[in-house]
Amino acid sequence: MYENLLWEIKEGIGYLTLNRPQSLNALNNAVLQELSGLLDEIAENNEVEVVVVTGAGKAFIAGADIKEMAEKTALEAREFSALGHEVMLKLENLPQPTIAAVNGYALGGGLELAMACDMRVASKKAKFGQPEVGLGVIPGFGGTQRLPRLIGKAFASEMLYTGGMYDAEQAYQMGLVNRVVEPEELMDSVEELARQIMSKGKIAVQLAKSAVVNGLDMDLDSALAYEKEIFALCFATEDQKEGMRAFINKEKPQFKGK
Ligand code: DAK
Repeated sequence: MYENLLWEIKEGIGYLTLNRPQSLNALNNAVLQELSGLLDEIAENNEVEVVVVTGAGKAFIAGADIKEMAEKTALEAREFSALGHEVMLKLENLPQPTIAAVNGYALGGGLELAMACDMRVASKKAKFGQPEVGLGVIPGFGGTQRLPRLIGKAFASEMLYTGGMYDAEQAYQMGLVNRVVEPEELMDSVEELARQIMSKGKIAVQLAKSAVVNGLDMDLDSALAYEKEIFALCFATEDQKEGMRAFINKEKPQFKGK
């Protein structure tokens, strides 16, 4: 159905694989258009509880497609950047938690896409960087904004101004990834994380995500007010009744996602 993406759902986990290995999964216009459509579909799909994003072959995503980008006029670059922003925002705002399984190069737009996920698990083979300044441009899909929010101004500045490449261990030390694992253990580790999340109340998890993602862009007073309303909303769910009942009765809760 998709030319550049693979999409499958197994036991509540949706696996989204960028599938242009011959170009190290570089993001061109066609890939971004497909992603935009698929993300709309995922947002509506109740069967999907956690989304895992990864890349086919040796790369996660080696960035925006430089060959396609090289020919762009300023106005076309603006449109491309707008489409990239739209995709990153759709990914960031998916109701389901998202995990980037970073199997290899996550450069430029690829790192920006990984940062639009909630969590990142890296293979020891993964490499991270925002090399755009070496191409005479700046990151165009949100990297100048998401990177300092995620790892702080000092490390973000270093990555953005030097365009350097960092291995998984360095990325872990900077707070860019949650875990670093052996390459052959990447999917097991990601699935373990996904299953931990899926064992909890689905609505509570999604509301917690909404509080985190939306709250990060607010001042603290507004974010706390938002948290208060979301907290109250949990009490309209059956899962809240079940979770507290089970605790009091020393039982394992049977959440229904209602
Ligand atoms: N775009 C297009 N093709 C790419 C690519 C990319 N980003 N990365 C790799 N490829 C292609 C290679 O050209 C090669 O194709 P053929 O020569 O076989 O036709 C194939 O993938 C395999 O790559 P290599 O042969 O180079 O593989 P190596 O293992 O030797 O090297 C590498 C791997 C990741 C170190 C190297 O491929 C590399 O340096 N790639 C470029 C990485 C990079 O600079 N990425 C950042 C891209 S810039 C904006 C919007 C968005 C952006 C900026 C502005 N506006 C609209 C304002 C975002 C920019 C970026 O993401």
